[in-house]
Amino acid sequence: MRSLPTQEEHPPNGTPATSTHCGFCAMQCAMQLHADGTVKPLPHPINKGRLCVLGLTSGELLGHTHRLRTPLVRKKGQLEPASWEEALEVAVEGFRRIAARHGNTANAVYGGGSLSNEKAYLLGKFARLVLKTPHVDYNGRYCMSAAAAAQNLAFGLDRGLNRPLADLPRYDLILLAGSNAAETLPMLMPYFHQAKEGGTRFIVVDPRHTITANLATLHLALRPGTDLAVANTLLHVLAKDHRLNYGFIAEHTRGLEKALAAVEGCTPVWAAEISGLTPYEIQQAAQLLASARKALILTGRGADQNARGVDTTLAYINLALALGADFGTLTGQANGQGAPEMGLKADQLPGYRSLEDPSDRLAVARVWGIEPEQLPGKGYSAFEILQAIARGEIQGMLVMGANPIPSSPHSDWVRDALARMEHLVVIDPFLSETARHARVVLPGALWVEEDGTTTNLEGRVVLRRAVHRPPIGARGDLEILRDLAVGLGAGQYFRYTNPREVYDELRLATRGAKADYYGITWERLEAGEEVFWPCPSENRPGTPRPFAQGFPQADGRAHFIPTPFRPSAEEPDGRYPLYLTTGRVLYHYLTGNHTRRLKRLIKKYPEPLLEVHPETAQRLGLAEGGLAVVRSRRARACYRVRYNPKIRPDTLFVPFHWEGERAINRLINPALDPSCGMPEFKVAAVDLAPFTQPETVATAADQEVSCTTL
Ligand SMILES: Nc1nc2c(c(=O)[nH]1)N[C@H]1C(S)=C(S)[C@@H](COP(=O)(O)OP(=O)(O)OC[C@H]3O[C@@H](n4cnc5c(=O)[nH]c(N)nc54)[C@H](O)[C@@H]3O)O[C@H]1N2
Ligand SMILES: Nc1nc2c(c(=O)[nH]1)N[C@H]1C(S)=C(S)[C@@H](COP(=O)(O)OP(=O)(O)OC[C@H]3O[C@@H](n4cnc5c(=O)[nH]c(N)nc54)[C@H](O)[C@@H]3O)O[C@H]1N2
Ligand code: SF4
Ligand SMILES: [Mo]
Repeated sequence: MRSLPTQEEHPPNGTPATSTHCGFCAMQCAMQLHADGTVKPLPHPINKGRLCVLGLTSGELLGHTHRLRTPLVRKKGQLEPASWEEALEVAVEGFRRIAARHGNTANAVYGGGSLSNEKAYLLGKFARLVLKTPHVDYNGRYCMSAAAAAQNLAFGLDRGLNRPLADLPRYDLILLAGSNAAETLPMLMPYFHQAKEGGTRFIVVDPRHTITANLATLHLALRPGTDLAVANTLLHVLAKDHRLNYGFIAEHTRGLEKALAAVEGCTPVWAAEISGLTPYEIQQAAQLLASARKALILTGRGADQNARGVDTTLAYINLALALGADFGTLTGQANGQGAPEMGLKADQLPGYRSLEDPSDRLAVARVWGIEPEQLPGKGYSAFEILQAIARGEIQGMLVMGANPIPSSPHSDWVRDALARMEHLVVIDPFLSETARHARVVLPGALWVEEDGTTTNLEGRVVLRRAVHRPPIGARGDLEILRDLAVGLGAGQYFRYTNPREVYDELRLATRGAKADYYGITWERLEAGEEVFWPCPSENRPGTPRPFAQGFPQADGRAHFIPTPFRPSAEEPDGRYPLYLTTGRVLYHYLTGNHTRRLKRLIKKYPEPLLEVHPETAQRLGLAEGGLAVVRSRRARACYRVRYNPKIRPDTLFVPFHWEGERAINRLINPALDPSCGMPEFKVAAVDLAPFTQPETVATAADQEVSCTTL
């Protein structure tokens, strides 16, 4: 099917317009972007002529006055403007010096899921081939790592929502656990609304009754971090009542007995105690699930961003498998699906190839023109890299497409570690908090300043066309990586003149692998063809539903994995009596380095708001619109209060889109899921009090918190 006009068009107002895709979330809506920043939606199969407020506003980023237009190099403690030659030389010299003194493993690379497939691929190649370090990971460790690990274990493949969006209205029940899609994947909502109009019932699991929860027949407002108890209990109840799909289980799965044994004691009364739901609500959910003809269970970050994220996702997968239902997880970042597939993850080579499989290593080494022995092994995951920096073991790091200070848990500690490290190099179009602590800042490109491909939440590959070149003084990311590689004596591996050449190489590197892009040629993408990976041949249509013919496990079956309950790393107590959970709002994106610069968005949502139930607020003497101090074991921070009668009275919600002292991650617990490295972003124990001192208060970590900037 051909869906996108791709030629440059010249509309009446005279500014050239390009058909491209949005730079923000994983929907990857199609848009027409004019060189002057005007945005118009396109009638593409993904978004059918609609865009959300982020997409519509994104054009303002082109030519923004805050844009970095010169490299910066730290001199006598200050970041000073420098020439490209000098900045590249300082960047190169630092990595070289560290490798010479402490070995290659003292350098690291930290990437991001906003990067195109080409940028992600080259960044992974840069780490392994130029810096020769195993330590390359990306911000998706904080995002998709738990769901990815769970899907790999259960299904043998991680492909987020393993089906096209157009399938959603076909289900008669959708359980949505920890996704506030109305604010985070807004263009998904028309599919849900269509489903609802056709009679689909929804169960929404979220400590808050969000706009998304308006869909719900049943809203389960559980305590943060307790999905594992609830999902385990639903499985137990349905098994006890003999409401499982025994035909599907026998034909397509393995291991039900062990999974059932692990949920043996999980009665509704037990789960109610843990989750704060009533036993009746849990029974109601079980009833709805049991009566569905075909159900779909979908998870978002609310369910999996905790130190039991893999088990929690597996518990939802077990439930789906036991019912013969489908399961999917909602990817978040623009290229949250593609970036790890391109080898930006500590344990993966391009194509989802394994760093520990000799034939996978050989396949990539051949494409790169090296011996497999030259490829490093598995490295540290994102937060482990930060821990290694704090220990002094890693002293040089290249960051591209991430802002790890405000996005990481216990972020004061992370900031101190990064500020102390010897050699931090950041490539970013805007000065982020992380860049402010760097030794070298290189002004990189926005999403529409280089052609590139991304893979959206469905596993569909799209071509994001460049609208124009980076502004004078900034450079394309691919060009910067090439220049660094040349400086480090590895230019022969980076002889690309345009993104298409990188794409053609990554097609080869993924050929025959799980995430096979070989058949998805640039021409097919240019022609607007709808292609989903894996696609091994140019003559094949791609794979919209990878599990339609069975599961890609050796035995062709999906595996139940036992998920015994474990509590959160930190539970409320007398000193810290409330839950803190974190997430997103419609008007801002991740650490806000783009959206906090857009006037129209700032006008709508100027500062982080602390959502608190009015009863809790009044009990503590907090007025709506007044200032409050939230304190955890790690830090305290000050926010303006927003009454939300639809949040649990024992839970606070703060968005994480701000940097500096307003970064909520200063309070977040750095407990990690032991099997994937996902931090406990959704559960911390805190206390809450009115802000009384007008100027500043000392934090637990002796940081200054000032509310005067609010
Ligand atoms: N506007 C906007 N859109 C975005 C982004 C953005 O920053 N801004 N980010 C993109 C990215 S990278 C991602 S990963 C996605 C994330 O998209 P979502 O997963 O929808 O995002 P969150 O707001 O983090 O979390 C969703 C919900 O989980 C709830 N929640 C909190 N704790 C729990 C819990 O323990 N259990 C359950 N079941 N729910 C809980 C929160 O109240 C919240 O409503 O959004 C993408 N889209
Ligand atoms: N408390 C809490 N913390 C969270 C979460 C949460 O729900 N709660 N969610 C987590 C999740 S799901 C995610 S995905 C992470 C995100 O965490 P981060 O990735 O660390 O944060 P971003 O804001 O995405 O940072 C991206 C940076 O890359 C730059 N950038 C964007 N595109 C490009 C590009 O093409 N080239 C270059 N050179 N630079 C680019 C942007 O300007 C920005 O500075 O945060 C995680 N942290
Ligand atoms: S839904 Fe996502 S991809 Fe679509 S316009 Fe909004 S932010 Fe962009
Ligand atoms: Mo994410």
